[in-house]
Amino acid sequence: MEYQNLIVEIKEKIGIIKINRPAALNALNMETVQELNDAVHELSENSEVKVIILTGEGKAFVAGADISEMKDMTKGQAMDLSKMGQKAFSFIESQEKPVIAAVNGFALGGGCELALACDIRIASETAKFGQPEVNLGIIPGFAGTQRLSRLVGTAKAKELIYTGEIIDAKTALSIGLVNHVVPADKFMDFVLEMANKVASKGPVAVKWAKRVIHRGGKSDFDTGSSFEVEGFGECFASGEAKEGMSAFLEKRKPKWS
Ligand code: CO8
Repeated sequence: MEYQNLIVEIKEKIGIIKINRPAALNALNMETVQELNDAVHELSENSEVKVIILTGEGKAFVAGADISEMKDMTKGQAMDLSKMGQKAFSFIESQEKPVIAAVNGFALGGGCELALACDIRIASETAKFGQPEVNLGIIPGFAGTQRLSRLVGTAKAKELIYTGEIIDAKTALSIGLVNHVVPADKFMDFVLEMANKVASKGPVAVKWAKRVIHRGGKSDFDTGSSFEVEGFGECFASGEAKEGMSAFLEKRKPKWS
């Protein structure tokens, strides 16, 4: 598929989506949100792709929703955009392939919310995070109020959202907002190494792990645990468990079908 605001490439088992509006610091206009949704659908449906990486061109990951497009919106238009973005981000979170946010620079507002919808966040040491919407007289609209609170706790989420403070990558690491901070010159190598590591594991097991963690996150402990029972059984039903354990016992690498 052709995209105006994205560069999409497939490197062996890894699908890479790069948001490419560097003149606007990769701000998410409606067209880019739609394209992002289409690109994630495309890679999610491609059986060659095992892991998806989201990143940004230039000095930003994404500096937020496009302020120039939002400025004159009516209440109804703002609600429609919020719903459209939430639906696209929910798909990133719920579709079966793991998504790594490679946060190369500014991840502000909708950009931070996009990173939050991914499974794993890896930050370059130059990255900056924040929910500065209150500076503009608005609140996060792509479910950042919900995901940030769940990830870092309500106290830290409230502080970030009420003050609009921008934090550096090390601070983001210290509050659990990112998994790793990596020097800029080693950044993409580190991200690709992790993506390839995940891609080398049993695909059915990884798919069920993501599904169970995602569904469990929206449920109570017992319901989540019952999803785990189902996923555990499905690994055996697929034949992948037999291959993985046979390979271990025969001291060879597993061959995933
Ligand atoms: N939207 C549109 N354009 C932007 C945005 C943005 N979010 N961010 C930067 N740009 C543009 C600038 O206007 C500038 O354009 P131009 O060169 O034409 O003047 C260009 O990108 C470069 O930006 P700067 O010159 O400002 O670059 P600096 O390095 O000086 O500053 C900053 C970088 C600090 C990132 C600064 O650009 C900034 O503060 N940007 C805005 C950050 C922000 O407030 N983001 C939150 C936006 S609101 C949001 O995301 C809500 C999400 C939910 C929406 C739900 C739908 C209703």
